[in-house]
Amino acid sequence: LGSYYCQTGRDVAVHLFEWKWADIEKECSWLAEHGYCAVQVSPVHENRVITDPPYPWYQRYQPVSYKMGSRSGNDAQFRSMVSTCNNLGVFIYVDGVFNHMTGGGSGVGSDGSSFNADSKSYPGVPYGENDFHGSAECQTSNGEIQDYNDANQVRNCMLVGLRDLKGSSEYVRGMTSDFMNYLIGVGVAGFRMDACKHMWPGDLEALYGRLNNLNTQWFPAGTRPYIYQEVIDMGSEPIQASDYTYLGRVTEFKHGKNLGDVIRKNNGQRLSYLSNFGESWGQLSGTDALVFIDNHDNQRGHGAGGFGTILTFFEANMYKIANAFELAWQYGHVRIMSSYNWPRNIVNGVDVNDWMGPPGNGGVTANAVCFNGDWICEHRWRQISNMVRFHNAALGYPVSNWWDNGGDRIAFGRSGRGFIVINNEGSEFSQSFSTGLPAGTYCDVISCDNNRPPCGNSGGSCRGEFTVDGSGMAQITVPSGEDPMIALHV
Ligand code: QV4
Ligand code: CA
Repeated sequence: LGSYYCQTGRDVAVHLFEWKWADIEKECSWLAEHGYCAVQVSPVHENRVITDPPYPWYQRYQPVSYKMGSRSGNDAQFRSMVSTCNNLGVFIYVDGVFNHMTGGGSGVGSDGSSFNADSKSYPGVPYGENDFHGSAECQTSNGEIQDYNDANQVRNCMLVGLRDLKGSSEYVRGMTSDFMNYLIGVGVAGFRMDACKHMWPGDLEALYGRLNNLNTQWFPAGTRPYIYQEVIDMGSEPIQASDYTYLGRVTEFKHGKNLGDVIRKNNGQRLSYLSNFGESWGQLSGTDALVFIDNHDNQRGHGAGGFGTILTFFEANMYKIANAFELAWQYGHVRIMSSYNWPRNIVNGVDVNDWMGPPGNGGVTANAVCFNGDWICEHRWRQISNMVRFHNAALGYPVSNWWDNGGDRIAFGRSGRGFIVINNEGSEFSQSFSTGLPAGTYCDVISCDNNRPPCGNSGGSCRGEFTVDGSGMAQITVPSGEDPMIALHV
Protein backbone atom coordinates (compact mmCIF):
# COMPACT_ATOMS: atom_id res chain seq x y z
CA LEU A 1 0.00 0.00 0.00
CA GLY A 2 0.92 3.62 -0.27
CA SER A 3 2.55 4.54 -3.51
CA TYR A 4 2.94 8.31 -3.17
CA TYR A 5 1.23 9.23 -6.32
CA CYS A 6 2.80 12.40 -7.63
CA GLN A 7 3.52 13.30 -11.16
CA THR A 8 7.21 12.65 -11.83
CA GLY A 9 9.42 15.41 -10.46
CA ARG A 10 6.88 16.65 -7.94
CA ASP A 11 6.80 15.76 -4.27
CA VAL A 12 5.09 18.34 -2.04
CA ALA A 13 1.41 18.50 -1.03
CA VAL A 14 -0.53 21.46 0.35
CA HIS A 15 -3.42 21.42 2.80
CA LEU A 16 -5.95 23.97 1.53
CA PHE A 17 -7.77 24.05 4.87
CA GLU A 18 -11.50 24.82 4.56
CA TRP A 19 -11.20 25.94 0.94
CA LYS A 20 -14.22 25.49 -1.31
CA TRP A 21 -13.96 22.96 -4.13
CA ALA A 22 -14.51 25.64 -6.76
CA ASP A 23 -11.62 27.69 -5.37
CA ILE A 24 -9.31 24.67 -5.24
CA GLU A 25 -10.23 23.91 -8.84
CA LYS A 26 -8.99 27.39 -9.79
CA GLU A 27 -5.91 27.18 -7.57
CA CYS A 28 -4.75 23.96 -9.22
CA SER A 29 -3.37 25.85 -12.25
CA TRP A 30 -1.15 27.91 -9.98
CA LEU A 31 -0.14 24.80 -8.03
CA ALA A 32 0.73 22.94 -11.21
CA GLU A 33 2.86 25.82 -12.47
CA HIS A 34 4.73 25.98 -9.19
CA GLY A 35 5.48 22.29 -8.87
CA TYR A 36 3.05 21.18 -6.18
CA CYS A 37 2.13 17.52 -6.24
CA ALA A 38 -1.22 17.36 -4.50
CA VAL A 39 -3.87 19.03 -2.37
CA GLN A 40 -5.21 17.71 0.92
CA VAL A 41 -8.81 18.91 1.05
CA SER A 42 -11.02 19.32 4.11
CA PRO A 43 -13.44 16.49 4.91
CA VAL A 44 -15.88 15.98 2.04
CA HIS A 45 -18.70 14.14 3.84
CA GLU A 46 -21.88 15.62 5.26
CA ASN A 47 -21.10 17.04 8.69
CA ARG A 48 -22.90 18.27 11.75
CA VAL A 49 -23.80 21.96 11.64
CA ILE A 50 -22.81 23.50 14.97
CA THR A 51 -24.30 26.86 15.94
CA ASP A 52 -22.82 27.26 19.43
CA PRO A 53 -20.12 28.35 18.85
CA PRO A 54 -21.21 29.41 15.34
CA TYR A 55 -19.99 27.11 12.55
CA PRO A 56 -16.56 26.16 13.94
CA TRP A 57 -13.99 24.53 11.65
CA TYR A 58 -14.21 21.41 13.78
CA GLN A 59 -17.81 20.68 12.76
CA ARG A 60 -16.24 19.18 9.63
CA TYR A 61 -14.80 16.43 11.87
CA GLN A 62 -18.27 15.26 12.96
CA PRO A 63 -19.70 13.13 10.14
CA VAL A 64 -23.47 12.80 9.77
CA SER A 65 -23.43 10.74 6.57
CA TYR A 66 -21.24 10.03 3.56
CA LYS A 67 -23.23 12.33 1.31
CA MET A 68 -21.07 14.98 -0.30
CA GLY A 69 -22.68 18.26 0.73
CA SER A 70 -20.64 20.56 2.97
CA ARG A 71 -19.72 24.24 3.03
CA SER A 72 -16.84 23.42 0.69
CA GLY A 73 -19.34 22.46 -1.97
CA ASN A 74 -21.44 19.68 -3.43
CA ASP A 75 -20.75 16.46 -5.29
CA ALA A 76 -20.76 18.06 -8.76
CA GLN A 77 -18.31 20.75 -7.66
CA PHE A 78 -16.09 18.16 -6.03
CA ARG A 79 -16.01 16.00 -9.16
CA SER A 80 -15.25 18.97 -11.35
CA MET A 81 -12.37 19.97 -9.05
CA VAL A 82 -10.86 16.48 -9.04
CA SER A 83 -11.04 16.20 -12.78
CA THR A 84 -9.55 19.65 -13.49
CA CYS A 85 -6.76 19.19 -10.94
CA ASN A 86 -5.93 15.67 -12.14
CA ASN A 87 -5.73 16.94 -15.71
CA LEU A 88 -3.16 19.47 -14.50
CA GLY A 89 -1.23 16.73 -12.71
CA VAL A 90 -2.20 17.95 -9.24
CA PHE A 91 -3.75 15.15 -7.24
CA ILE A 92 -6.39 15.24 -4.51
CA TYR A 93 -6.10 13.60 -1.08
CA VAL A 94 -9.29 13.48 0.99
CA ASP A 95 -9.37 13.89 4.77
CA GLY A 96 -11.27 10.76 5.80
CA VAL A 97 -13.02 10.66 9.18
CA PHE A 98 -13.90 7.04 9.94
CA ASN A 99 -13.26 6.63 13.65
CA HIS A 100 -16.50 8.27 14.66
CA MET A 101 -19.63 10.19 13.78
CA THR A 102 -20.89 13.22 15.77
CA GLY A 103 -20.74 14.26 19.41
CA GLY A 104 -23.89 14.19 21.56
CA GLY A 105 -27.21 15.74 20.54
CA SER A 106 -29.35 15.60 17.44
CA GLY A 107 -30.08 17.68 14.40
CA VAL A 108 -29.80 17.91 10.65
CA GLY A 109 -26.46 17.76 8.84
CA SER A 110 -24.96 19.91 6.11
CA ASP A 111 -26.65 17.87 3.37
CA GLY A 112 -30.09 17.44 4.92
CA SER A 113 -29.72 14.13 6.78
CA SER A 114 -31.06 13.92 10.28
CA PHE A 115 -29.15 12.28 13.12
CA ASN A 116 -29.57 11.51 16.76
CA ALA A 117 -26.30 10.80 18.52
CA ASP A 118 -28.02 9.93 21.76
CA SER A 119 -29.68 6.92 20.12
CA LYS A 120 -26.68 6.45 17.78
CA SER A 121 -28.93 6.88 14.79
CA TYR A 122 -27.51 8.14 11.49
CA PRO A 123 -30.13 7.26 8.84
CA GLY A 124 -28.18 9.05 6.11
CA VAL A 125 -25.65 6.17 6.05
CA PRO A 126 -27.51 4.32 7.65
CA TYR A 127 -25.81 3.52 10.97
CA GLY A 128 -27.57 2.44 14.14
CA GLU A 129 -26.68 1.43 17.65
CA ASN A 130 -25.01 -1.88 16.68
CA ASP A 131 -22.49 -0.11 14.49
CA PHE A 132 -20.87 1.66 17.42
CA HIS A 133 -18.73 0.62 20.35
CA GLY A 134 -20.73 0.40 23.57
CA SER A 135 -20.24 -0.79 27.11
CA ALA A 136 -19.19 -4.24 25.89
CA GLU A 137 -16.06 -2.79 24.26
CA CYS A 138 -15.50 0.32 26.39
CA GLN A 139 -15.58 0.02 30.16
CA THR A 140 -14.95 3.59 31.29
CA SER A 141 -17.54 5.22 33.56
CA ASN A 142 -18.76 7.72 30.92
CA GLY A 143 -17.83 5.87 27.74
CA GLU A 144 -15.03 8.35 27.00
CA ILE A 145 -11.30 7.89 26.71
CA GLN A 146 -9.94 8.63 30.17
CA ASP A 147 -6.48 7.10 30.11
CA TYR A 148 -4.19 7.23 27.09
CA ASN A 149 -2.04 4.52 28.70
CA ASP A 150 -4.81 2.02 28.01
CA ALA A 151 -4.83 1.19 24.30
CA ASN A 152 -8.19 -0.52 24.57
CA GLN A 153 -9.82 2.67 25.87
CA VAL A 154 -8.10 4.82 23.29
CA ARG A 155 -9.55 2.71 20.48
CA ASN A 156 -12.90 1.56 21.82
CA CYS A 157 -14.10 4.51 23.87
CA MET A 158 -15.25 7.91 22.63
CA LEU A 159 -12.75 10.62 21.72
CA VAL A 160 -14.19 13.85 23.21
CA GLY A 161 -17.73 12.49 23.08
CA LEU A 162 -17.62 11.52 19.39
CA ARG A 163 -19.75 8.39 18.73
CA ASP A 164 -17.19 5.65 18.18
CA LEU A 165 -17.64 3.43 15.14
CA LYS A 166 -17.09 -0.31 15.42
CA GLY A 167 -14.28 -0.76 12.91
CA SER A 168 -14.36 -4.53 13.36
CA SER A 169 -17.87 -4.76 11.91
CA GLU A 170 -18.19 -6.01 8.34
CA TYR A 171 -21.09 -3.64 7.83
CA VAL A 172 -19.12 -0.59 9.00
CA ARG A 173 -16.18 -1.62 6.85
CA GLY A 174 -18.55 -1.93 3.93
CA MET A 175 -20.07 1.52 4.37
CA THR A 176 -16.72 3.25 4.82
CA SER A 177 -14.98 1.42 1.97
CA ASP A 178 -17.94 2.05 -0.35
CA PHE A 179 -17.56 5.75 0.33
CA MET A 180 -13.80 5.67 -0.16
CA ASN A 181 -14.22 3.68 -3.37
CA TYR A 182 -16.73 6.21 -4.61
CA LEU A 183 -14.09 8.91 -4.12
CA ILE A 184 -11.43 6.76 -5.78
CA GLY A 185 -13.80 6.30 -8.71
CA VAL A 186 -14.16 10.07 -9.00
CA GLY A 187 -10.36 10.29 -9.30
CA VAL A 188 -9.12 10.89 -5.77
CA ALA A 189 -5.49 9.73 -5.33
CA GLY A 190 -5.36 9.08 -1.61
CA PHE A 191 -6.50 9.75 1.92
CA ARG A 192 -5.42 11.43 5.11
CA MET A 193 -6.87 9.04 7.65
CA ASP A 194 -8.11 10.99 10.68
CA ALA A 195 -7.67 9.81 14.27
CA CYS A 196 -5.90 6.52 13.49
CA LYS A 197 -4.61 6.25 17.06
CA HIS A 198 -8.25 5.60 17.90
CA MET A 199 -8.65 2.75 15.41
CA TRP A 200 -7.11 -0.74 15.53
CA PRO A 201 -4.37 -1.27 12.93
CA GLY A 202 -5.98 -4.59 12.01
CA ASP A 203 -9.30 -2.87 11.27
CA LEU A 204 -7.54 -0.31 9.10
CA GLU A 205 -5.72 -3.09 7.29
CA ALA A 206 -9.04 -4.75 6.50
CA LEU A 207 -10.50 -1.42 5.34
CA TYR A 208 -7.55 -0.60 3.07
CA GLY A 209 -7.73 -4.13 1.67
CA ARG A 210 -11.20 -3.33 0.34
CA LEU A 211 -10.08 -0.26 -1.58
CA ASN A 212 -10.02 -0.20 -5.36
CA ASN A 213 -7.04 0.78 -7.45
CA LEU A 214 -6.97 4.38 -8.64
CA ASN A 215 -9.00 5.52 -11.64
CA THR A 216 -7.18 4.56 -14.85
CA GLN A 217 -8.41 7.72 -16.58
CA TRP A 218 -5.51 9.44 -14.78
CA PHE A 219 -3.38 6.77 -13.10
CA PRO A 220 -1.53 3.69 -14.32
CA ALA A 221 -3.47 0.45 -13.89
CA GLY A 222 -2.82 -1.13 -10.50
CA THR A 223 -1.95 2.10 -8.65
CA ARG A 224 -2.98 1.91 -5.00
CA PRO A 225 -4.38 4.88 -3.09
CA TYR A 226 -1.79 6.82 -1.10
CA ILE A 227 -2.54 6.53 2.60
CA TYR A 228 -1.21 8.70 5.40
CA GLN A 229 -2.47 8.18 8.89
CA GLU A 230 -2.88 10.71 11.65
CA VAL A 231 -1.29 9.35 14.82
CA ILE A 232 0.03 11.94 17.28
CA ASP A 233 2.98 10.23 18.96
CA MET A 234 5.11 12.54 21.09
CA GLY A 235 6.82 9.55 22.67
CA SER A 236 4.86 9.13 25.88
CA GLU A 237 2.06 6.68 25.13
CA PRO A 238 1.85 2.92 24.52
CA ILE A 239 0.26 3.45 21.09
CA GLN A 240 3.07 4.47 18.77
CA ALA A 241 3.27 5.89 15.29
CA SER A 242 5.38 2.89 14.29
CA ASP A 243 2.42 0.57 14.98
CA TYR A 244 0.87 1.94 11.78
CA THR A 245 3.81 2.26 9.39
CA TYR A 246 3.21 -1.18 7.88
CA LEU A 247 -0.07 0.18 6.52
CA GLY A 248 1.13 3.44 4.96
CA ARG A 249 2.75 6.70 5.94
CA VAL A 250 2.18 8.23 9.37
CA THR A 251 2.11 11.89 10.43
CA GLU A 252 5.35 12.68 12.29
CA PHE A 253 4.39 15.37 14.82
CA LYS A 254 7.86 15.38 16.43
CA HIS A 255 9.26 16.92 13.23
CA GLY A 256 7.43 20.25 13.49
CA LYS A 257 7.90 20.36 17.24
CA ASN A 258 11.65 19.75 16.98
CA LEU A 259 12.12 22.36 14.25
CA GLY A 260 9.99 24.84 16.21
CA ASP A 261 12.16 24.34 19.30
CA VAL A 262 15.40 24.69 17.30
CA ILE A 263 14.39 27.83 15.42
CA ARG A 264 13.00 29.46 18.57
CA LYS A 265 16.23 28.40 20.35
CA ASN A 266 14.19 26.77 23.12
CA ASN A 267 16.22 24.93 25.77
CA GLY A 268 19.55 25.91 24.22
CA GLN A 269 18.72 24.34 20.84
CA ARG A 270 20.82 25.50 17.87
CA LEU A 271 20.59 25.19 14.10
CA SER A 272 23.97 23.46 14.05
CA TYR A 273 22.43 20.51 15.91
CA LEU A 274 20.33 19.75 12.82
CA SER A 275 23.23 18.05 10.98
CA ASN A 276 21.69 14.63 11.74
CA PHE A 277 18.04 15.73 11.83
CA GLY A 278 15.46 12.98 11.36
CA GLU A 279 15.50 9.42 12.56
CA SER A 280 18.36 9.98 15.02
CA TRP A 281 16.20 12.59 16.74
CA GLY A 282 13.74 9.84 17.66
CA GLN A 283 11.54 10.44 14.62
CA LEU A 284 10.16 7.81 12.27
CA SER A 285 12.22 6.72 9.33
CA GLY A 286 11.92 9.41 6.65
CA THR A 287 10.39 6.88 4.28
CA ASP A 288 7.49 6.34 6.71
CA ALA A 289 6.89 9.96 7.69
CA LEU A 290 4.50 12.64 6.48
CA VAL A 291 5.84 15.94 7.81
CA PHE A 292 4.75 19.56 8.26
CA ILE A 293 5.73 22.58 10.34
CA ASP A 294 2.19 23.06 11.66
CA ASN A 295 -1.24 21.62 10.96
CA HIS A 296 -4.84 22.77 11.33
CA ASP A 297 -4.94 21.48 14.93
CA ASN A 298 -1.66 22.54 16.47
CA GLN A 299 -1.67 26.01 14.90
CA ARG A 300 -4.59 26.74 17.27
CA GLY A 301 -3.58 24.63 20.27
CA HIS A 302 -5.50 21.42 19.44
CA GLY A 303 -3.66 18.13 19.06
CA ALA A 304 -0.10 18.30 20.38
CA GLY A 305 2.76 20.73 20.31
CA GLY A 306 2.06 23.92 22.21
CA PHE A 307 2.19 27.61 21.32
CA GLY A 308 5.74 28.07 22.61
CA THR A 309 6.93 25.39 20.21
CA ILE A 310 4.91 25.06 17.01
CA LEU A 311 5.61 27.79 14.43
CA THR A 312 2.80 29.25 12.31
CA PHE A 313 2.18 32.14 9.93
CA PHE A 314 1.65 34.30 13.02
CA GLU A 315 5.45 34.22 13.42
CA ALA A 316 6.20 34.62 9.75
CA ASN A 317 9.96 35.07 9.95
CA MET A 318 10.71 31.95 11.92
CA TYR A 319 8.03 30.10 9.99
CA LYS A 320 9.77 30.76 6.67
CA ILE A 321 13.08 29.53 8.10
CA ALA A 322 11.38 26.34 9.29
CA ASN A 323 9.72 25.68 5.93
CA ALA A 324 12.92 26.43 4.02
CA PHE A 325 14.88 23.96 6.13
CA GLU A 326 12.15 21.32 5.82
CA LEU A 327 11.98 21.68 2.04
CA ALA A 328 15.76 21.78 1.55
CA TRP A 329 16.40 18.80 3.83
CA GLN A 330 15.75 15.21 2.79
CA TYR A 331 13.26 13.73 5.22
CA GLY A 332 9.69 12.53 4.78
CA HIS A 333 6.94 13.63 2.45
CA VAL A 334 6.28 17.30 3.05
CA ARG A 335 2.83 18.87 3.43
CA ILE A 336 2.60 22.66 3.40
CA MET A 337 -0.11 24.24 5.55
CA SER A 338 -2.33 26.88 3.95
CA SER A 339 -4.39 28.72 6.55
CA TYR A 340 -7.11 31.28 6.93
CA ASN A 341 -6.68 34.15 9.34
CA TRP A 342 -8.46 34.41 12.68
CA PRO A 343 -8.02 36.60 15.75
CA ARG A 344 -5.84 34.22 17.71
CA ASN A 345 -5.99 35.21 21.37
CA ILE A 346 -4.00 33.10 23.79
CA VAL A 347 -5.21 33.43 27.37
CA ASN A 348 -3.52 31.21 29.96
CA GLY A 349 -2.15 28.96 27.25
CA VAL A 350 -5.49 28.54 25.43
CA ASP A 351 -6.58 30.31 22.25
CA VAL A 352 -10.05 31.51 23.20
CA ASN A 353 -10.85 31.83 19.48
CA ASP A 354 -9.54 28.37 18.56
CA TRP A 355 -12.96 27.34 17.21
CA MET A 356 -13.38 30.05 14.57
CA GLY A 357 -14.29 28.81 11.12
CA PRO A 358 -13.16 30.13 7.74
CA PRO A 359 -13.85 33.65 6.43
CA GLY A 360 -17.50 34.07 5.49
CA ASN A 361 -20.89 34.63 7.03
CA GLY A 362 -23.45 32.46 8.75
CA GLY A 363 -21.51 29.31 8.03
CA VAL A 364 -21.14 30.12 4.32
CA THR A 365 -17.48 30.24 3.30
CA ALA A 366 -16.15 33.28 1.45
CA ASN A 367 -14.26 32.80 -1.80
CA ALA A 368 -10.58 32.14 -1.19
CA VAL A 369 -8.63 35.20 -2.30
CA CYS A 370 -4.96 34.93 -1.43
CA PHE A 371 -3.40 37.75 0.59
CA ASN A 372 -6.65 39.68 1.14
CA GLY A 373 -6.07 39.48 4.89
CA ASP A 374 -8.50 36.58 5.30
CA TRP A 375 -6.70 33.83 3.41
CA ILE A 376 -3.02 33.52 4.32
CA CYS A 377 -1.95 31.23 1.44
CA GLU A 378 1.41 30.28 2.94
CA HIS A 379 1.82 27.95 -0.03
CA ARG A 380 2.11 31.00 -2.29
CA TRP A 381 4.70 32.81 -0.18
CA ARG A 382 7.74 33.19 -2.41
CA GLN A 383 10.07 31.84 0.30
CA ILE A 384 7.96 28.67 0.48
CA SER A 385 6.81 28.06 -3.10
CA ASN A 386 10.29 28.66 -4.52
CA MET A 387 11.63 26.17 -2.00
CA VAL A 388 9.11 23.66 -3.32
CA ARG A 389 10.94 23.99 -6.63
CA PHE A 390 14.28 23.60 -4.84
CA HIS A 391 12.87 20.45 -3.22
CA ASN A 392 11.80 19.06 -6.59
CA ALA A 393 15.15 19.88 -8.17
CA ALA A 394 16.97 18.03 -5.38
CA LEU A 395 14.57 15.06 -5.22
CA GLY A 396 16.52 11.87 -4.56
CA TYR A 397 19.89 13.62 -4.12
CA PRO A 398 21.37 13.17 -0.65
CA VAL A 399 22.36 15.99 1.68
CA SER A 400 25.99 17.01 1.18
CA ASN A 401 28.46 19.82 1.93
CA TRP A 402 27.27 20.36 5.52
CA TRP A 403 28.75 23.39 7.26
CA ASP A 404 27.95 25.07 10.56
CA ASN A 405 29.52 27.56 12.93
CA GLY A 406 28.61 25.60 16.05
CA GLY A 407 25.80 28.09 16.64
CA ASP A 408 22.83 29.18 14.57
CA ARG A 409 24.43 29.41 11.15
CA ILE A 410 24.27 26.39 8.86
CA ALA A 411 24.66 25.51 5.21
CA PHE A 412 24.21 22.34 3.23
CA GLY A 413 23.90 21.11 -0.30
CA ARG A 414 22.05 18.39 -2.13
CA SER A 415 24.78 16.64 -4.08
CA GLY A 416 25.12 19.23 -6.77
CA ARG A 417 21.41 20.03 -7.18
CA GLY A 418 20.94 22.73 -4.56
CA PHE A 419 22.62 24.64 -1.75
CA ILE A 420 21.16 26.65 1.13
CA VAL A 421 22.63 28.84 3.87
CA ILE A 422 20.54 29.78 6.93
CA ASN A 423 21.56 32.48 9.38
CA ASN A 424 19.51 32.49 12.59
CA GLU A 425 21.90 34.88 14.33
CA GLY A 426 21.49 38.62 14.62
CA SER A 427 23.98 39.89 12.05
CA GLU A 428 24.85 39.35 8.41
CA PHE A 429 27.98 37.41 7.47
CA SER A 430 29.95 36.64 4.38
CA GLN A 431 32.22 33.79 3.45
CA SER A 432 33.23 31.32 0.82
CA PHE A 433 31.21 28.06 0.81
CA SER A 434 31.85 24.72 -0.79
CA THR A 435 28.46 24.26 -2.45
CA GLY A 436 28.90 21.10 -4.49
CA LEU A 437 27.04 22.88 -7.31
CA PRO A 438 28.22 22.81 -10.91
CA ALA A 439 30.04 25.99 -11.96
CA GLY A 440 27.67 28.73 -13.06
CA THR A 441 25.57 31.65 -11.99
CA TYR A 442 22.53 31.10 -9.75
CA CYS A 443 19.74 33.25 -8.34
CA ASP A 444 18.75 33.25 -4.67
CA VAL A 445 15.25 31.74 -4.79
CA ILE A 446 14.35 33.00 -1.30
CA SER A 447 14.35 36.58 -2.58
CA CYS A 448 14.03 36.25 -6.36
CA ASP A 449 11.15 34.82 -8.36
CA ASN A 450 13.29 33.40 -11.11
CA ASN A 451 16.03 30.86 -10.52
CA ARG A 452 17.82 31.67 -13.78
CA PRO A 453 19.82 34.86 -14.34
CA PRO A 454 18.95 37.60 -14.82
CA CYS A 455 17.30 37.12 -11.47
CA GLY A 456 14.15 39.09 -10.94
CA ASN A 457 11.09 39.64 -8.84
CA SER A 458 8.41 42.24 -8.69
CA GLY A 459 9.20 43.32 -5.14
CA GLY A 460 12.69 44.54 -6.04
CA SER A 461 14.25 42.84 -2.99
CA CYS A 462 15.99 40.24 -5.11
CA ARG A 463 19.49 39.58 -3.83
CA GLY A 464 20.73 38.81 -7.29
CA GLU A 465 23.23 36.39 -8.71
CA PHE A 466 25.76 34.15 -7.03
CA THR A 467 28.67 32.66 -8.92
CA VAL A 468 29.94 29.16 -8.30
CA ASP A 469 33.46 28.56 -9.59
CA GLY A 470 34.94 25.43 -11.14
CA SER A 471 35.70 23.90 -7.75
CA GLY A 472 32.17 24.46 -6.46
CA MET A 473 33.09 27.43 -4.28
CA ALA A 474 30.89 30.51 -3.94
CA GLN A 475 31.29 33.71 -1.97
CA ILE A 476 27.94 34.33 -0.25
CA THR A 477 26.77 37.17 1.94
CA VAL A 478 23.95 35.92 4.12
CA PRO A 479 21.62 38.60 5.44
CA SER A 480 20.08 38.73 8.90
CA GLY A 481 16.64 39.99 9.85
CA GLU A 482 13.81 39.08 7.50
CA ASP A 483 14.50 36.05 5.28
CA PRO A 484 18.04 35.36 6.55
CA MET A 485 18.65 32.65 3.98
CA ILE A 486 20.21 32.18 0.58
CA ALA A 487 19.06 29.21 -1.52
CA LEU A 488 20.44 28.23 -4.91
CA HIS A 489 19.42 25.33 -7.13
CA VAL A 490 19.94 24.00 -10.60
C1 QV4 B 1 -17.31 18.18 24.19
C2 QV4 B 1 -16.59 17.88 25.50
C3 QV4 B 1 -16.47 16.38 25.71
C4 QV4 B 1 -17.89 15.81 25.70
C5 QV4 B 1 -18.60 16.18 24.41
C6 QV4 B 1 -20.04 15.72 24.48
O1 QV4 B 1 -15.27 18.44 25.45
O2 QV4 B 1 -15.84 16.09 26.94
O3 QV4 B 1 -17.80 14.41 25.77
O4 QV4 B 1 -18.58 17.61 24.18
O5 QV4 B 1 -20.55 15.63 23.20
C7 QV4 B 1 -15.24 19.09 19.44
C8 QV4 B 1 -15.06 19.94 20.68
C9 QV4 B 1 -15.15 19.14 21.95
C10 QV4 B 1 -16.47 18.45 21.96
C11 QV4 B 1 -16.50 17.57 20.74
C12 QV4 B 1 -17.78 16.80 20.62
O6 QV4 B 1 -13.80 20.59 20.65
O7 QV4 B 1 -15.04 19.99 23.06
O8 QV4 B 1 -16.52 17.65 23.11
O9 QV4 B 1 -16.35 18.36 19.54
O10 QV4 B 1 -18.81 17.66 20.25
C13 QV4 B 1 -11.44 18.25 15.97
C14 QV4 B 1 -11.22 19.18 17.16
C15 QV4 B 1 -11.95 18.70 18.37
C16 QV4 B 1 -13.43 18.54 18.02
C17 QV4 B 1 -13.49 17.49 16.91
C18 QV4 B 1 -14.90 17.18 16.48
O11 QV4 B 1 -9.82 19.23 17.44
O12 QV4 B 1 -11.84 19.66 19.41
O13 QV4 B 1 -14.14 18.19 19.17
O14 QV4 B 1 -12.80 18.01 15.75
O15 QV4 B 1 -15.57 18.32 16.08
C19 QV4 B 1 -6.18 13.80 19.76
C20 QV4 B 1 -6.47 12.73 18.72
C21 QV4 B 1 -6.28 13.23 17.30
C22 QV4 B 1 -7.03 14.55 17.08
C23 QV4 B 1 -6.54 15.53 18.12
C24 QV4 B 1 -7.23 16.86 18.02
O16 QV4 B 1 -5.65 11.60 18.93
O17 QV4 B 1 -6.77 12.23 16.43
O18 QV4 B 1 -6.79 15.03 19.43
N1 QV4 B 1 -6.86 15.04 15.72
C25 QV4 B 1 -7.86 14.73 14.65
C26 QV4 B 1 -8.18 15.93 13.79
C27 QV4 B 1 -8.94 16.94 14.60
C28 QV4 B 1 -10.28 16.38 14.99
C29 QV4 B 1 -10.24 14.94 15.28
C30 QV4 B 1 -9.12 14.18 15.17
C31 QV4 B 1 -11.52 14.29 15.53
O19 QV4 B 1 -7.02 16.45 13.24
O20 QV4 B 1 -9.12 18.15 13.91
O21 QV4 B 1 -10.75 17.05 16.18
O22 QV4 B 1 -12.06 14.01 14.24
O23 QV4 B 1 -4.79 14.00 19.87
CA1 CA C 1 -12.33 4.30 18.08
